[in-house]
Amino acid sequence: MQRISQKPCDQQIFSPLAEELYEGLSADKKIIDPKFFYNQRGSELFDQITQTEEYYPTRTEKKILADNAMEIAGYIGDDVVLIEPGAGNCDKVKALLPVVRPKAYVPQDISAAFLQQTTAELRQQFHWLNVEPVVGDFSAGMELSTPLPQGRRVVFYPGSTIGNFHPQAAALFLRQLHALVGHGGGLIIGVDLQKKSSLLNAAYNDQGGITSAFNLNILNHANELLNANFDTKNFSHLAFYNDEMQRIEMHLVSNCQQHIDCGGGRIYFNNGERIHTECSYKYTVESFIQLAAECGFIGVKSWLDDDRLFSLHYLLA
Ligand code: AVJ
Repeated sequence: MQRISQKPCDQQIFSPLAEELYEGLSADKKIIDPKFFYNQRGSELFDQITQTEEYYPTRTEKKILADNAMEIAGYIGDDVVLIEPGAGNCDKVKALLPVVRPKAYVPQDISAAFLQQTTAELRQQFHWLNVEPVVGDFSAGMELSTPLPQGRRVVFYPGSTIGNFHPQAAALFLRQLHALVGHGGGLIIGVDLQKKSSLLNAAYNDQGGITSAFNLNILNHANELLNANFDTKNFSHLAFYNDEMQRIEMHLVSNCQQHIDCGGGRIYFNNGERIHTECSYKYTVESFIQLAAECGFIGVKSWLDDDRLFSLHYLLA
């Protein structure tokens, strides 16, 4: 039996995203970028994760925002252009909008349909608000096709999404944000904190199996994009805190020796072989401020919940 993964034949037409996905699956150490979690079903499952008992980050960050909204608004200042990369459902910014009253709110997302809907909802809920949505892949760089409204710029980046980046990539992204807001601009960012590994392990292994379903669903997305035949029953969810690397790792483990056909190519799995699907880095307040400082930001103020599970930072560019 041939054990080398074959490239799909040349006439197979792949989108750049599908190309990237196939590349990762053909690698020696199989990997899928976490952005592939978020098809329709994946976004729904992530939403369900945030409502599980074990997954503390979302509710904790929301409480930090609600408890400190006035003070945060004071730091953000008046007449700002508030920019949110990867805004999604724009849920968290709603705590800030009434108190910040920005000159313009610029939600950015890769999903045009999603953005259109949330923009309409925001305009309904906040009649006075100038919403200027931008469609694009923020990880591809911060160059925007449409010019932003004039004014001092503040980026809002909640959810500890920064944790998905390896530290070097996180630094690159922070530098891009620094360039985007310019000297005197600001950044409000949510960062998940290092803590007892039992709490971290529980948060990524909820009893209800939602995180497992979320992890496995990346294979359904791969089936859509690559016309592949992954069977989620033949893989298992694996998530654990890697103490040395200070990150949660998520993997999918092959339950048997198997091969997957995708668009002319074939990918071979040994029993127990893994696909690495996510890293979620955890910081201390100090280690994050240090990283941001290397990217030109000055840490002005950090807010934490009483249990010190999660942090929100105001940084000045
Ligand atoms: C959206 C990247 C912040 O890392 O906690 C949740 C994604 N993965 N459960 C995280 C996620 C598994 C989440 N982020």
